[in-house]
Amino acid sequence: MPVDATLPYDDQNVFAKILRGEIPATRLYEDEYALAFPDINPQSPTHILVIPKGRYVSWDDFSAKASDAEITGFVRAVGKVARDAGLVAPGYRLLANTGTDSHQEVPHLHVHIFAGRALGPLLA
Ligand code: DGP
Repeated sequence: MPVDATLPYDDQNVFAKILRGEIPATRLYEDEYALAFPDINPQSPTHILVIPKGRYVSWDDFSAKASDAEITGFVRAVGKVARDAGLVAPGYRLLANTGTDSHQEVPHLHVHIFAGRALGPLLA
């Protein structure tokens, strides 16, 4: 079910539970600002989600309210996850669905990293 990105943060969302260790996930990378784990329903051979540790519903919420340190730390973490997975030369795609029309399903900001095949034109 797509979520409204303007709603207040819900501490019971599935990614909050993963952050707290209440739901299992393979922790591919973790630092002070971010956690990366494989998507449970991969849409490409490599499909990784990177989430900030803070309580942000969406890209909109994060970009408006996160501190400079959180934004820098998160952006650097996304780049590092892709780099460490060897994705730079073959290439990868980033996606952050925000709100109902984008079909955002989990109300905690997550950046998808898609890779491992030629992905084709955007929105194809
Ligand atoms: P989006 O539509 O952008 O909100 O993508 C949500 C993604 O989250 C979707 O590709 C499936 C993934 N997902 C949902 N629940 C879980 C979970 O419990 N574990 C993991 N690893 N991924 C999940």
